[in-house]
Amino acid sequence: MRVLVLGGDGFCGWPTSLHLSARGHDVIIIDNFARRAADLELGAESLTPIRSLPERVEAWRQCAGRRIPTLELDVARDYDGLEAAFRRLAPDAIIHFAEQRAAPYSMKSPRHKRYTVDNNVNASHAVLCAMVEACPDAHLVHLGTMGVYGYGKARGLRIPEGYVEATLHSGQAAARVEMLYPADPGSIYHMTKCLDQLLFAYYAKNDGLRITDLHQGIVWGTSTPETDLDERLINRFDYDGDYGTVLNRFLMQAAIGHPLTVHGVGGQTRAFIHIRDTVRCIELAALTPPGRGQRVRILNQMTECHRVRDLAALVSTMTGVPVQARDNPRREAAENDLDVENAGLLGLGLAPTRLSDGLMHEVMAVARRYAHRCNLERILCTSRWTRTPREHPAPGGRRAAAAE
Ligand code: USQ
Repeated sequence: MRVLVLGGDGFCGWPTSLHLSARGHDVIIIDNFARRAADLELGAESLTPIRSLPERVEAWRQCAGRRIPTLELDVARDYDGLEAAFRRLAPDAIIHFAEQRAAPYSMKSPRHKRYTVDNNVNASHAVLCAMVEACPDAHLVHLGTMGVYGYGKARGLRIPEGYVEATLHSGQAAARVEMLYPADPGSIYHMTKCLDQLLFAYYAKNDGLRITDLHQGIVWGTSTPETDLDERLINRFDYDGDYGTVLNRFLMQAAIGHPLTVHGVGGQTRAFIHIRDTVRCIELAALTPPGRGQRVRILNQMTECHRVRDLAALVSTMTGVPVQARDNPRREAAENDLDVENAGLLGLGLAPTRLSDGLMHEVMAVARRYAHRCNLERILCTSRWTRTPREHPAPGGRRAAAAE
């Protein structure tokens, strides 16, 4: 396949580009380096010393003998450039990571909220619009999120892969419909992924675009077999309160002896996937496009569910580093259960990597190696979901520990 990776310099985009290239696909990276700009803005660089994109692709050429051309372009703002690139490069598949992906970052201020909506919605819409004009047969693979489903409702129901059957009642009449699972985002960032879903549904229906939306869980780990080949290929490791995701944060905190930062009572249950599985899932999805005119294919890209306090206890037992409950800066249910259908990707051949496979030690070893690069002041989450968190009960009918 000829594959364009939009956002190919980021945490998921870079290892995905290498994996696809290693598997023999012709990969081209498009990126505007917004993620590197956020590092500077936040004063917290990747814990691992990532190289510039030109250095990265040159290292890959030396290690693997394969070229990855790159193009600097702002997908959300340079529509003409994007359409011209699609026309010139004639991709079979477009992998779309070109969105602001951190929930805490999206909640920092009005500027961050508006940037996240403007960037993410415009980027997705520009991709769809340009595909209609320039490459209507290409397959769009979008990185969505498990967070579109929310964590409060429908207790006891296994979260399906995107769609539910429902009976709508209006007056005396009732109708059976198939619809997207009702969206219930927990942050401005997650809300943009809900908006993306409607854009995708419309363009699949109206223009027959072939689209797969991968509803991914929380990614943990940092390296893949390809990023391990040479230090210049190293992937990002985000540990800060904005971009660091929970398990990687706990592993990094343990590596430097920082108490593990559980938000509230840690009853939040979330879906997880290792970065090695992320890159495999993307190839599996890209190779199996839906037909033109079919509905958007939605796959839940996750391998296991865990409760935050159980993960903290696991890391604490492994390392002896204590857990320290913190006021929860988010507005989220203090406790939730989660059961997720993921038959789609398993059926395509995904063999899940589990927490028990020993890779947590590998993540901690990476964190220890680069611990000297950590900015200790950027570990705690400083974004708050509401101006007066103590005055609001948490959603889901339970009060967050912070409010008790
Ligand atoms: N949490 C803690 N302590 C911490 C950090 C987080 O208890 O130090 C808690 C949060 O309050 C939350 C849970 O851990 O309840 C997950 O937080 P997270 O930052 O690991 O994940 P999230 O904000 O949901 O976002 C991440 C990625 C996002 C992706 C999403 C998948 O940044 O791009 O879409 O995971 S999912 O969560 O399944 O929607």
